[in-house]
Amino acid sequence: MWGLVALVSLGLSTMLLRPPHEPPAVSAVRAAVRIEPRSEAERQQVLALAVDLWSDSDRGPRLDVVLEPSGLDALTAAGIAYEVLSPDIDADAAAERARLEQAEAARPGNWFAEYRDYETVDAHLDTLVARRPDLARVETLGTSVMGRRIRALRISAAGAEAPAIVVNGGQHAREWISVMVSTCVADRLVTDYDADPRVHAVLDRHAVWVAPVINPDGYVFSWESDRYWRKNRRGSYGVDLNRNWSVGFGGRGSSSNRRSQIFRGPHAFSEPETQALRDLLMREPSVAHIDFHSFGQLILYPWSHTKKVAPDRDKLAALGDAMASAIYDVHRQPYRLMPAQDLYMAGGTALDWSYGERGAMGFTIELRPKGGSGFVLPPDQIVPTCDEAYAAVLALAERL
Ligand code: 0X9
Ligand code: ZN
Repeated sequence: MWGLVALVSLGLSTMLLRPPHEPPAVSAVRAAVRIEPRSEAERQQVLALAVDLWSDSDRGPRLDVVLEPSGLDALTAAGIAYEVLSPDIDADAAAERARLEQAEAARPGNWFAEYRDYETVDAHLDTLVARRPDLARVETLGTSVMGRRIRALRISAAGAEAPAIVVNGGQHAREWISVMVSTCVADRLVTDYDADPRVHAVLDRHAVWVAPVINPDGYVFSWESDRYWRKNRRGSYGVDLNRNWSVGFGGRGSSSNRRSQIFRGPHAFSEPETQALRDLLMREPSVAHIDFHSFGQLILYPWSHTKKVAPDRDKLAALGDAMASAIYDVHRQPYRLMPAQDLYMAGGTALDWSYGERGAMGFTIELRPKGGSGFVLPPDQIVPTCDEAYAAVLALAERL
């Protein structure tokens, strides 16, 4: 799912090399395909043809890649079999855009029946405070590169010293479901406190902080210009916020090339967006952190930047297992649990920082889907995905 450091630095990616403010060339239809390479040579061939990588790893048995027609032709010529996930990812984005414009006109009743833009999500935090001012308050954590505010909701019936569980979405711009799900988890905690004894118990003991849009500029850009944008909006190139944290900064699975999808920035915490979330995690007595992403249906725990086993591996795995079971119980959807390093190495992630610097039980949860439509997930999946995330947050909170 992350970008192709090697490809981009070799200049093989036409999509990633075009100036990001320009729309994709109309002639180039981009398809997402799934390939199971039969050899290392075949894997390299596929990666060399790809203009983006959507699968969680370039090492695993399956590669989900984005290809232009010439790439598809080359695959066919080389006798490499592929399964089409989407014949035209830009058509998917266009259909989504058309639907959103209609939905806006229709003003549907259920807030979570459709994806919401940055301003609407941000305003929803105020709605939740208005609903339960005794339980919820909103705070500005910082300001993005382009001056947008990054806000979080604190939900708790406990005092100021209550151990904090921090939940965020939207480090990666195109992962819209992570924004909706974070907001939805906050909404349910606020709404269910009185009626649900589990929620009551959790909020009597903990403070749950929810920051749904850590990368507001990227999110807005993904809505307005390039649906598949991942990074923040530093310069014309952007920084991958999930490579900008200080633990393992500069390590494997991150890039010093600005054009790369995993460009880490000039130094750790060079970006105001990562600073904002870091400062919250630092200031609060943070005991757990869930960083929501998409896609792949995975629960990942430290470490991400090293092959070493985390000292709290057993505890992390037990908590992760409880979350996976709770998720499975809701809609029978499997979410695979593993140390992040087993997926692929990534230096400078939020996951490793929360655990390494704060000793918090840190998780990255890759939400729906497992593959298929990738980042463009139908809106009728928002509520069921939220059911899963909510179950995971409660299962975690009850075991801390
Ligand atoms: O690469 C990332 O930042 C995360 N995946 S995503 O596709 N949403 O971009 C996962 C980071 C977790 N760490 C490792 N896999 N090592
Ligand atoms: Zn992500």
